[in-house]
Amino acid sequence: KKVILSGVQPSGKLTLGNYIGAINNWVSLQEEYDCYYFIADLHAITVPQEAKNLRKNSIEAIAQYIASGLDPDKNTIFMQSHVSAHAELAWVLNSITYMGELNRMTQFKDKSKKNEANLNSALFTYPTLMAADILLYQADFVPVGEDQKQHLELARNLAQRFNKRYSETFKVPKPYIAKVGARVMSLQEPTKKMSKSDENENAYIGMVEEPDSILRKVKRAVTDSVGIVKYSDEQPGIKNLIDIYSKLSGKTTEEIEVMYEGKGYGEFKNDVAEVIIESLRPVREKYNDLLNNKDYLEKIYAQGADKAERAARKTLRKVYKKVGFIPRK
Ligand code: AQP
Repeated sequence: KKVILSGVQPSGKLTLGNYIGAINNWVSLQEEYDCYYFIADLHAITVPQEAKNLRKNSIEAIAQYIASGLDPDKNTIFMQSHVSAHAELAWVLNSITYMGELNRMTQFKDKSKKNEANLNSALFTYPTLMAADILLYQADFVPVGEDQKQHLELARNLAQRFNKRYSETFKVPKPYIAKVGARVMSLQEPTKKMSKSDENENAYIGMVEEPDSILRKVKRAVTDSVGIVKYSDEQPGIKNLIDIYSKLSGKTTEEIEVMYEGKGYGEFKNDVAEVIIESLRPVREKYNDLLNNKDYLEKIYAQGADKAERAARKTLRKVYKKVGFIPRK
């Protein structure tokens, strides 16, 4: 089976964006591929996190993976920090990554603007850690959003560079383009993506948010004064709501336009909220059950880490040998 790898940072509560753009697609891959899905806690600390929140978000994220339909027997589900090879390979890859390459990363440029007070070097080398995540498992495909394409390109370059400098070691990963999956935009600034670390809670919808809160946020979503439910770049707020409706219901954007011809935004928004609430309901219910069963969750991520560790060690051992580290007997 071909290998797929992906993860989400526990830097907040997982959002509808993470669900539509990532996790919901992963579920459809679990039969056909050998999938590794992790909680990217090492990545999360590239921006300041409260330890207590990081712990809570990490456990909740595991529960949300499973509640979304990822089967722990079919997928390897684990915490990134439990497999130390991620940090170890990242260090080696740092030694073949140029400062100039990292300087060109647009996510670094964006995030460093937002975190000027804490411009740490981990934020800068985030892409090499991501390359390590991928290359450790010899992943064939990485499902990535638009925003992560540049990082994947770096991972490919590093794999090729290492293979050339030493000898064939890493598989060169390819992006996996999902059939469905679009960028979900902020409900408050619909030209920006929906982000779990947005300081405005009204900008995002959590994957396991309560129905009344979902309804309230959708009703408050920023729209425009045009007054027509139309899928147009000039109406980014409405366009985003149509996209969400479409991704969750399977209806095309044209069908949705026709359904709301001559109808107001109020009615449209109520229906969008309803579609979101009903799509997430089974996830939230399963999630609530899982959170009451911490022992089970612990077992899942312990077993996941064991399995991931075996695969990761194999690659790391080769790498250490090739760069000239003396094997520990
Ligand atoms: N708004 C979105 N629409 C579609 N896909 C999204 N993803 C994230 N936001 C959206 C996809 O989810 C996966 C995991 O992302 P991540 O949590 O590792 O990091 P991120 O992309 O930086 O997500 P956030 O929510 O914006 O986190 P913060 O606020 O901490 O930076 C990726 O596949 C991503 O494409």
